[in-house]
Amino acid sequence: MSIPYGQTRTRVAARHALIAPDGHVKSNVPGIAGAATVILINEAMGARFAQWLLTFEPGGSASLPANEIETAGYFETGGGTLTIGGQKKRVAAGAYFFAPAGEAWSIASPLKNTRVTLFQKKFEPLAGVERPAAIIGDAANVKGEPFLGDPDARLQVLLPDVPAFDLAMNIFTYQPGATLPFVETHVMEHGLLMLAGQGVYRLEDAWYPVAAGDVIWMAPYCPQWFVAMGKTPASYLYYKDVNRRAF
Ligand code: UGY
Ligand code: MN
Repeated sequence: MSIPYGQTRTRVAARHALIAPDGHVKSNVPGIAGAATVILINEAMGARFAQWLLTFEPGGSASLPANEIETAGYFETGGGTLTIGGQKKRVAAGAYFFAPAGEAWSIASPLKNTRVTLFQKKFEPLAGVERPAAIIGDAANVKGEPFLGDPDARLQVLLPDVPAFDLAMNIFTYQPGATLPFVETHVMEHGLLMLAGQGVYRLEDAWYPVAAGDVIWMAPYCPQWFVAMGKTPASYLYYKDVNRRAF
């Protein structure tokens, strides 16, 4: 059903954004074929990273070159054959990966309606620390740990939390009624995809109802808070820049 009178929940502000799925518009991106590609967040918005949503048709493919950009990805639905440098693996929904800067990577032979979210940033090497290696994993094998002691708000940390990595990709799952314990205000930037359920997100001084499929950008120092609502758990996938100097 189309929403009458030009309404949408989408809001794009200077320091945060909520992108509801009704506003998605596809881009043609070199290297991507047979897939709807939506660039949800990037530098044009004011962010220092990019967040994409790829929805593949059978026979579609993504092939990204080796350059200074690193990519963390998550298969929300479907599956496909993932190749990163010398590693090749058939993966299914729930799979995640990290393709380091300097390595070409691809997705081939996707199932119909395979949805993959990508987070990309320019890699910042750390002097004296070896560059991070490619990773292919399954979120089902990553334990959700209570967040700041709350067993009803659990965090799955998908990538190693070590100095070599300058980005994090996590899944946060809340039982109905659970919240972020306080209004976070931090230097790290976030890109976020609601995977399931619903709730209310506070971004700066506005409160937004959000549900599965919504995407959020939080600029550095954007005050943020979440409460899960409804009768089923809410979960979201998110990106964060980590482990580098203040200046
Ligand atoms: O890792 C985080 O900063 C996380 N707690 N933020 C969030 O969920 N908005
Ligand atoms: Mn945060």
